[in-house]
Amino acid sequence: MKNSRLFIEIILGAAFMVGGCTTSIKDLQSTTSDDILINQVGYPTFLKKKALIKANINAFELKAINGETVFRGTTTENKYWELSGDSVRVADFSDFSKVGEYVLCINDTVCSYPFKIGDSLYAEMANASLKSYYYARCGVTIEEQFGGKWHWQAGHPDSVVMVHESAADKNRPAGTVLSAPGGWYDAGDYGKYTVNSSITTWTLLQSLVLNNQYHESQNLNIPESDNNLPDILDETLVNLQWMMTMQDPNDGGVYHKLTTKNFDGFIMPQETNKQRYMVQKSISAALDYTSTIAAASRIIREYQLDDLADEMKKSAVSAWGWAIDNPNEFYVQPEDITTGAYGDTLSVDEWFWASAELYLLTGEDKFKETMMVNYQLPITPKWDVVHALGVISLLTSDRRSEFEQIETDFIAYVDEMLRKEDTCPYLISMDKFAWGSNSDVANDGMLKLVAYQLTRNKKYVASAQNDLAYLLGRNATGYSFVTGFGTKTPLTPHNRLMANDGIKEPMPGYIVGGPNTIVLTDCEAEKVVRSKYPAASYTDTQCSYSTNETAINWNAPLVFLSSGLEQYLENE
Ligand SMILES: [Ca+2]
Ligand SMILES: [Ca+2]
Repeated sequence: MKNSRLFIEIILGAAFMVGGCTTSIKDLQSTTSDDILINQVGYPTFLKKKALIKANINAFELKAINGETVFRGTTTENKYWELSGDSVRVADFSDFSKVGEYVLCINDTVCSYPFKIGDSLYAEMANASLKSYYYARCGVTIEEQFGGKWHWQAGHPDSVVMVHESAADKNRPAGTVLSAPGGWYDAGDYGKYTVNSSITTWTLLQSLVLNNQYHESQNLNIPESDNNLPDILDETLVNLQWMMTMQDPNDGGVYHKLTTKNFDGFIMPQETNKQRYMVQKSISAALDYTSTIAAASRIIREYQLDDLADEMKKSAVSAWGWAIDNPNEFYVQPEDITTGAYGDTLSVDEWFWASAELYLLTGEDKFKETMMVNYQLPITPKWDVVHALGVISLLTSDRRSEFEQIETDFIAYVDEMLRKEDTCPYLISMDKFAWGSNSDVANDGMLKLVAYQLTRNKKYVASAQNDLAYLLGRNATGYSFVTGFGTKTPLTPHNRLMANDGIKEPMPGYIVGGPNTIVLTDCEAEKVVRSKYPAASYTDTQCSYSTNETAINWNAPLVFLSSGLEQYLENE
């Protein structure tokens, strides 16, 4: 059965390639709501409003919720996308701007999920995506007062963490007990990883800086909401304080991760008492730590946190010193450890990012020299490819004028993304689907909003809005990939808290990893068959760690993108 299905798919796939664009389009009789792809949260009144339709139909209507037709339009021609294996038409209703709730219909019976046209449509999601970090706090009882129906007892106090053999040295032999409480759980598991924490924490700090007006007015209902700091800074400090416990004060080195030897089962935090370990000091951890702590030191000074900023400055310089002495200490997963590796053997980008942040922090020429030696053209960042983070820090700092060529390179990269979007049937810039593809789309959107901040050219905002529309349902799966936002949203992400907290709905505001075909076997036991087309290969099944997990580094660019768009919309 499985083989014959595969055979049919191969034949159909070949037909698409040979027969051109029209063979993959559905006839009207078999279409459903899932074939009308919309931004399920909604469209701001004065930005472009487009839906995608997977059917051979020339006309569409917009109907108010009471059934009244308010707008009629025609669709574009079919466009085939080799990454999704299907063809779509664009239904453009940008000319209609009346605030309200609507459906888009292609005949009397087939209509989309409901969506809104209005302003401030993304504020609730911007807040929820940031609130996800409160739920991710490690070693903290999540109170009903703050968590609502999602609340639980603290686990993982991390007051008795053992130095693993891989991290042992003369000052701290194997078995030495350290305390490293707090921070955030990383993803669907309960580990804490320095590398992934770094890009996440930096992205939230950068959102505080660039989307400042939005964040200054935000109230997340977290325990620190009544103090005088923006809640995004309070939340980020939770992880920064933990990160600083990952540094060995004896030599400045930074442990790569704090985890059990093997993943905890699918249980709540208080149900486990497995021993946790500090595992190996690594060059990636040292350089990412340097970058993030240096950026934090610079940024928190604006909030009169001078003592902590001083401490962070010393700490970042000391981690840099360790990196200089240990440039080849790449992370190697020890044989008795099976939690996430976050291994990375290309560190030119980490050297660039760390030296850029230290240059901005100290103004010392030696850091600028190291930075320029390690410079390469920026690309969309991810946890192991971080040079664009340094570029953004430089270009949004008061030293921007020293880096005209870097700015030219950065804008050229973003302009290239806009060109890709122009030719993509699904109106995004991405042309390959990696693990965590949704975060790549969100990070593309973040770069576009940075380009807008640098140039004030609104074409970048429109493009970033297209990225968010993709994430919220205008994609080949028809899912809004953010929990709780939209109609068809993930209900069973690969996340231990969501799976076991006794509440059916997942906590809102989490983006799942998204479609890709890198691991097609993660739900083999459940007999889930996924599309062989990467843009369509997603399943809302708990077992699908490769498409349906949540992670702090994936949510951070969603925070940036939704907060940045909301700030822009409030000011238009
Ligand atoms: Ca606060
Ligand atoms: Ca790297």
